[in-house]
Amino acid sequence: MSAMRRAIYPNRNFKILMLGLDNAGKTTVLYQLLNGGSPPTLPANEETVQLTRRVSFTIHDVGFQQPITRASLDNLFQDNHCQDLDGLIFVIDSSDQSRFEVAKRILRRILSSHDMTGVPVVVFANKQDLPQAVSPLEVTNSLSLSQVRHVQGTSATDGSGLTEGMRQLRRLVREFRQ
Ligand SMILES: Nc1nc2c(ncn2[C@@H]2O[C@H](COP(=O)(O)OP(=O)(O)O)[C@@H](O)[C@H]2O)c(=O)[nH]1
Ligand SMILES: [Mg+2]
Repeated sequence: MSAMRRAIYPNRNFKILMLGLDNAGKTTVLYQLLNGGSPPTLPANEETVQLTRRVSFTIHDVGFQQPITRASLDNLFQDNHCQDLDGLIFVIDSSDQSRFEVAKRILRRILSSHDMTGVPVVVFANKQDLPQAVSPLEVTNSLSLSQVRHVQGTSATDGSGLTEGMRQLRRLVREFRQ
């Protein structure tokens, strides 16, 4: 088994939700995790896949309608795939600081308006390969949310950071579920 497969292979069923603004890199992350497959050409703002036998993985764009409404978030969380979450991954385009504030507002709203108590949140500070990307530390500072337990620098296009990010998430989910 590859390191990436091991990192995402738990010993019980996990439900992971991955959110982020459109263009953050979520679809690219997903297809890297699915053994480096290429993303479908048609963009979808919601996808659910069985990442491994035990990991169901839903990804969803948030914030494509401005402002994001309480109702649209409620709809998302009523979706079967988003109930009883084990973990949340929030993906940020580290090269687009102009959208940090919106991303932060949305993440804060998600964490406060749903039953996310204790659910571990890992942020992927994505697109670290781009010269204009800010560092994971800067992303951490600009989010300043205590429920964010780990900020992982990633590059979804070359896959770097994804194995470590999934390993950290798995560790936090285990802690949470103990
Ligand atoms: N340079 C770079 N581009 C990326 C990275 N991740 C995603 N992209 C590109 O960003 C665009 C949006 O990615 P996508 O996965 O569709 O974002 P989504 O809307 O969050 O699903 C695509 O052109 C990707 O190739 C990354 O880590 N580095
Ligand atoms: Mg997408």
